[in-house]
Amino acid sequence: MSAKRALILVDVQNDFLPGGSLAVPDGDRIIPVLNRYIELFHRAGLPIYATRDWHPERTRHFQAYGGLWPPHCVQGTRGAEFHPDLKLTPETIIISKGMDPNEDSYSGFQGRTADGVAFAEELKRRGIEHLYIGGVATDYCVRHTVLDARRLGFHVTVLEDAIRGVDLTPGDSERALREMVEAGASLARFEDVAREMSASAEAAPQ
Ligand code: VGL
Ligand code: ZN
Repeated sequence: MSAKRALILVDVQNDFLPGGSLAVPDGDRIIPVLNRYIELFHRAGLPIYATRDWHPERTRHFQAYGGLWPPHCVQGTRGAEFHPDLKLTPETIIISKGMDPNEDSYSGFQGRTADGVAFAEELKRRGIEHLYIGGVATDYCVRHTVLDARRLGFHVTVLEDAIRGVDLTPGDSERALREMVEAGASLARFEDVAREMSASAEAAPQ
Protein backbone atom coordinates (compact mmCIF):
# COMPACT_ATOMS: atom_id res chain seq x y z
CA MET A 1 0.00 0.00 0.00
CA SER A 2 1.30 3.47 -0.79
CA ALA A 3 1.90 6.06 1.91
CA LYS A 4 -0.97 8.43 2.69
CA ARG A 5 -0.42 11.67 0.83
CA ALA A 6 -1.17 15.34 1.41
CA LEU A 7 -0.62 18.49 -0.64
CA ILE A 8 1.15 21.39 1.09
CA LEU A 9 0.87 24.89 -0.43
CA VAL A 10 3.51 27.12 1.08
CA ASP A 11 2.74 30.83 1.58
CA VAL A 12 0.83 31.60 -1.62
CA GLN A 13 0.04 35.07 -0.23
CA ASN A 14 -0.31 38.46 -1.94
CA ASP A 15 2.82 39.95 -0.36
CA PHE A 16 4.99 37.19 -1.83
CA LEU A 17 3.58 37.61 -5.34
CA PRO A 18 4.00 40.39 -7.94
CA GLY A 19 2.55 43.63 -6.50
CA GLY A 20 3.29 42.53 -2.94
CA SER A 21 5.85 43.98 -0.52
CA LEU A 22 8.21 40.99 -0.79
CA ALA A 23 7.35 39.75 -4.25
CA VAL A 24 8.98 36.64 -5.64
CA PRO A 25 9.76 37.36 -9.33
CA ASP A 26 7.20 35.57 -11.54
CA GLY A 27 5.67 34.05 -8.42
CA ASP A 28 2.17 34.28 -9.90
CA ARG A 29 3.14 31.90 -12.72
CA ILE A 30 2.93 28.95 -10.34
CA ILE A 31 -0.70 29.63 -9.41
CA PRO A 32 -2.34 27.85 -12.39
CA VAL A 33 -0.05 24.87 -11.76
CA LEU A 34 -0.89 24.83 -8.04
CA ASN A 35 -4.58 24.90 -9.02
CA ARG A 36 -4.06 21.71 -11.05
CA TYR A 37 -2.46 20.03 -8.04
CA ILE A 38 -5.32 21.21 -5.84
CA GLU A 39 -7.84 19.63 -8.23
CA LEU A 40 -5.84 16.39 -8.42
CA PHE A 41 -5.61 15.98 -4.64
CA HIS A 42 -9.18 17.13 -4.04
CA ARG A 43 -10.56 14.59 -6.53
CA ALA A 44 -8.52 11.86 -4.86
CA GLY A 45 -10.05 12.84 -1.50
CA LEU A 46 -6.64 13.70 -0.06
CA PRO A 47 -6.01 16.48 2.47
CA ILE A 48 -4.72 19.88 1.37
CA TYR A 49 -2.84 22.26 3.67
CA ALA A 50 -2.05 25.93 3.01
CA THR A 51 0.63 27.51 5.17
CA ARG A 52 0.67 31.25 5.66
CA ASP A 53 3.16 33.74 7.06
CA TRP A 54 1.10 35.51 9.73
CA HIS A 55 3.17 38.23 11.39
CA PRO A 56 2.34 40.79 14.04
CA GLU A 57 3.04 44.44 13.07
CA ARG A 58 6.20 44.45 15.17
CA THR A 59 8.49 41.47 14.92
CA ARG A 60 12.23 40.88 14.92
CA HIS A 61 11.69 39.33 11.49
CA PHE A 62 11.24 42.86 10.00
CA GLN A 63 14.09 45.28 9.16
CA ALA A 64 12.75 48.00 11.46
CA TYR A 65 13.23 45.65 14.46
CA GLY A 66 16.56 44.09 13.49
CA GLY A 67 15.45 41.53 10.92
CA LEU A 68 16.11 40.88 7.27
CA TRP A 69 12.78 41.75 5.65
CA PRO A 70 10.49 44.65 4.82
CA PRO A 71 7.06 44.37 6.46
CA HIS A 72 5.00 41.57 4.87
CA CYS A 73 2.07 39.30 5.65
CA VAL A 74 0.91 41.32 8.63
CA GLN A 75 -2.10 39.62 10.24
CA GLY A 76 -5.41 40.82 8.84
CA THR A 77 -3.95 42.85 5.94
CA ARG A 78 -4.57 42.26 2.24
CA GLY A 79 -0.92 41.32 1.77
CA ALA A 80 -1.40 38.39 4.14
CA GLU A 81 -4.40 37.00 2.23
CA PHE A 82 -3.99 34.04 -0.08
CA HIS A 83 -3.74 35.13 -3.72
CA PRO A 84 -7.27 35.55 -5.14
CA ASP A 85 -6.48 33.29 -8.14
CA LEU A 86 -5.53 30.35 -5.91
CA LYS A 87 -8.54 28.02 -5.94
CA LEU A 88 -8.47 26.75 -2.38
CA THR A 89 -11.11 24.18 -1.49
CA PRO A 90 -13.33 24.87 1.54
CA GLU A 91 -11.73 21.85 3.26
CA THR A 92 -8.21 23.25 2.99
CA ILE A 93 -6.56 23.40 6.40
CA ILE A 94 -4.68 26.62 7.12
CA ILE A 95 -1.39 26.48 9.01
CA SER A 96 -0.31 29.87 10.41
CA LYS A 97 3.28 30.65 11.38
CA GLY A 98 5.48 33.60 12.30
CA MET A 99 3.20 34.94 15.05
CA ASP A 100 5.92 35.16 17.69
CA PRO A 101 7.46 38.69 17.60
CA ASN A 102 10.80 37.27 18.82
CA GLU A 103 11.04 34.48 16.31
CA ASP A 104 12.43 34.51 12.76
CA SER A 105 10.59 31.43 11.57
CA TYR A 106 10.29 30.08 8.04
CA SER A 107 9.18 26.47 8.27
CA GLY A 108 5.56 25.36 8.10
CA PHE A 109 6.51 23.03 10.97
CA GLN A 110 6.75 26.09 13.21
CA GLY A 111 3.08 26.66 12.43
CA ARG A 112 -0.26 25.56 13.87
CA THR A 113 -3.86 24.96 12.85
CA ALA A 114 -6.59 27.41 13.89
CA ASP A 115 -7.13 25.14 16.93
CA GLY A 116 -3.49 25.45 17.94
CA VAL A 117 -2.39 21.98 16.87
CA ALA A 118 1.25 21.93 15.72
CA PHE A 119 1.59 21.01 12.04
CA ALA A 120 3.60 17.80 12.61
CA GLU A 121 1.05 16.61 15.18
CA GLU A 122 -1.84 17.38 12.81
CA LEU A 123 -0.22 15.30 10.04
CA LYS A 124 0.51 12.46 12.46
CA ARG A 125 -3.08 12.38 13.71
CA ARG A 126 -4.28 11.90 10.14
CA GLY A 127 -1.71 9.24 9.35
CA ILE A 128 -0.10 11.30 6.60
CA GLU A 129 3.33 10.06 5.53
CA HIS A 130 4.08 11.63 2.16
CA LEU A 131 4.05 15.40 1.54
CA TYR A 132 3.87 17.03 -1.90
CA ILE A 133 5.18 20.55 -1.41
CA GLY A 134 4.88 23.62 -3.67
CA GLY A 135 4.68 27.41 -3.25
CA VAL A 136 7.06 30.24 -2.32
CA ALA A 137 9.80 30.93 -1.64
CA THR A 138 11.99 28.03 -2.82
CA ASP A 139 15.00 29.37 -0.90
CA TYR A 140 13.16 30.21 2.36
CA CYS A 141 9.87 28.74 3.44
CA VAL A 142 9.74 25.89 0.93
CA ARG A 143 13.34 24.94 1.77
CA HIS A 144 12.82 25.03 5.55
CA THR A 145 9.52 23.19 5.36
CA VAL A 146 11.01 20.44 3.17
CA LEU A 147 14.12 20.02 5.35
CA ASP A 148 12.04 19.84 8.54
CA ALA A 149 9.70 17.31 6.92
CA ARG A 150 12.66 15.09 6.01
CA ARG A 151 14.12 15.41 9.54
CA LEU A 152 10.75 14.33 10.92
CA GLY A 153 10.75 11.28 8.64
CA PHE A 154 8.14 12.24 6.03
CA HIS A 155 8.54 11.24 2.41
CA VAL A 156 8.76 14.48 0.46
CA THR A 157 8.14 15.31 -3.17
CA VAL A 158 9.01 18.88 -4.17
CA LEU A 159 6.74 20.11 -6.98
CA GLU A 160 9.42 21.63 -9.18
CA ASP A 161 6.93 23.17 -11.59
CA ALA A 162 5.08 24.89 -8.74
CA ILE A 163 7.82 26.67 -6.74
CA ARG A 164 9.62 30.03 -7.15
CA GLY A 165 12.50 31.60 -5.24
CA VAL A 166 13.57 35.06 -4.01
CA ASP A 167 17.27 34.65 -4.97
CA LEU A 168 18.51 37.45 -2.71
CA THR A 169 21.89 36.06 -3.78
CA PRO A 170 21.81 34.65 -7.33
CA GLY A 171 21.73 30.86 -7.27
CA ASP A 172 20.01 30.55 -3.87
CA SER A 173 17.06 28.62 -5.31
CA GLU A 174 19.29 26.21 -7.22
CA ARG A 175 21.35 25.58 -4.08
CA ALA A 176 18.19 25.12 -2.03
CA LEU A 177 16.90 22.51 -4.47
CA ARG A 178 20.16 20.61 -4.32
CA GLU A 179 20.09 20.69 -0.52
CA MET A 180 16.52 19.36 -0.46
CA VAL A 181 17.44 16.50 -2.80
CA GLU A 182 20.51 15.69 -0.66
CA ALA A 183 18.18 15.52 2.33
CA GLY A 184 16.18 12.84 0.53
CA ALA A 185 13.39 14.80 -1.16
CA SER A 186 12.31 13.80 -4.67
CA LEU A 187 11.54 16.29 -7.43
CA ALA A 188 8.49 15.85 -9.64
CA ARG A 189 6.31 17.68 -12.13
CA PHE A 190 2.55 17.54 -12.54
CA GLU A 191 2.50 14.64 -15.02
CA ASP A 192 4.73 12.54 -12.73
CA VAL A 193 2.49 13.09 -9.73
CA ALA A 194 -0.72 12.47 -11.70
CA ARG A 195 0.73 9.21 -13.05
CA GLU A 196 1.89 8.09 -9.59
CA MET A 197 -1.52 8.80 -8.11
CA SER A 198 -3.49 6.98 -10.81
CA ALA A 199 -1.14 3.97 -10.55
CA SER A 200 -1.71 3.64 -6.82
CA ALA A 201 -5.48 4.21 -7.23
CA GLU A 202 -5.59 1.19 -9.58
CA ALA A 203 -3.49 -0.89 -7.19
CA ALA A 204 -5.67 -0.04 -4.17
CA PRO A 205 -8.17 -2.74 -3.13
CA GLN A 206 -11.82 -1.70 -3.55
C1 VGL B 1 9.31 33.97 3.63
C2 VGL B 1 10.84 35.66 3.73
C3 VGL B 1 10.27 36.13 4.90
C4 VGL B 1 8.76 32.81 2.86
C5 VGL B 1 8.75 34.40 4.81
O1 VGL B 1 7.55 32.53 3.00
O2 VGL B 1 9.52 32.17 2.11
N1 VGL B 1 10.36 34.59 3.11
N2 VGL B 1 9.22 35.48 5.42
ZN1 ZN C 1 7.95 36.33 6.95
